[in-house]
Amino acid sequence: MKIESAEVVIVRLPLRFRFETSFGVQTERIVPLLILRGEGLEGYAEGVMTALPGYREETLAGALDLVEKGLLPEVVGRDWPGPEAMALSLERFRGNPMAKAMVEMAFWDLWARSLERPLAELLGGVRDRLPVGVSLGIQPDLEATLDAVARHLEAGYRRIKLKIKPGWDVQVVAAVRERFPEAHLTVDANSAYRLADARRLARLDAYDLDYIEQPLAYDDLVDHARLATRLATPICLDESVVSARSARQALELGAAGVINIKVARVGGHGEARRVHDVARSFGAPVWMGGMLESGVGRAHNIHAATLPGYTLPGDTSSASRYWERDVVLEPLEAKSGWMPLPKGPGIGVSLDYDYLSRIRTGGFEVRALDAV
Ligand code: OSB
Ligand code: MG
Repeated sequence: MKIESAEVVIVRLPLRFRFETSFGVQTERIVPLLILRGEGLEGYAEGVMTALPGYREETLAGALDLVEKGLLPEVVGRDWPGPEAMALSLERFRGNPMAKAMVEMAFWDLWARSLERPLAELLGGVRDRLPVGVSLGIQPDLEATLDAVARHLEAGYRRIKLKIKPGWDVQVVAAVRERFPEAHLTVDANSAYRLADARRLARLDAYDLDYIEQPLAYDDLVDHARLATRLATPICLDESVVSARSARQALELGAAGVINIKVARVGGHGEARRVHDVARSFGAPVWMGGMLESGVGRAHNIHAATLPGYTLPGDTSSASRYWERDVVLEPLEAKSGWMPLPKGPGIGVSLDYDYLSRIRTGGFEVRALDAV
């Protein structure tokens, strides 16, 4: 399939909640949407990088510069036998998995639409709905935390993930566990601790957490392996897994027992599927993470999470939690803790171009001629 042209539309989407983590506060997302065009069809993806590198190293400006000057000129104007071949051509550029994921994911959507098949089917998905949990940011106080947990459990979410940081950890988890003895609870530290905090983290063993997500440095595996020997609670890695290779090494080292897969963090659907396959070969469960995606990234994530190894509830909660109005026309809403797979070819959602034109803050196009 030939990619005839590409357009990036950057939009600003205000979040309906203040999202606080150990690395900062988010109140909006600047979402770069990529549209690939060919054969009269369009394929969509979104970038999940942020203006400043608080989660991993990629930044919005750096990634979009690479997308415009490196990645799109490599793929636009060429006829591709499929998404894997296209992804291989991007491998000569080092790193930058989030930038590469934008291009790779949009092409998977375009490819699936050209075959008139849902993306999940092409990836090898085996289900049409997913169990979902919710990721709750750090709240102003304990009362607000208990309220938020209660509301989301009532809405049917199957697992509650609490963001923690030093000074906001054991006492919060203890209070939530006391109030909700049966709930599936997890915590996510987003790299806020050091190995020297092992004793404090081990106190969390008393609260029957499903796992502790990314306690140590974003680029570390070795200290996570050391920490794992001192905890009863499994470690789940998020930031530290950027490829199938780092997933294999994490599992071999014993740095993780569970993996949070984010399609955009690992460079796209091909690599996400390889991470999934590696984890399965180790008998390690995986679940689909989130980066506060708009409907475009959210639909991609839902399709990817239909693979058999995604046995734990993911972070792909209802779009209406995040946005007053989404950038796609189809609602992506969980019911009783189940998120249905959007129907139709590709990722099964379409852009709300009227709304995009109102919230657009920038963008650019790359055409076949520019690309030569
Ligand atoms: O660590 O999983 C994370 C959001 C942005 C960056 C990192 C993370 C998160 C979340 C929210 O936890 C997941 C979501 O609701 O999309
Ligand atoms: Mg995380």
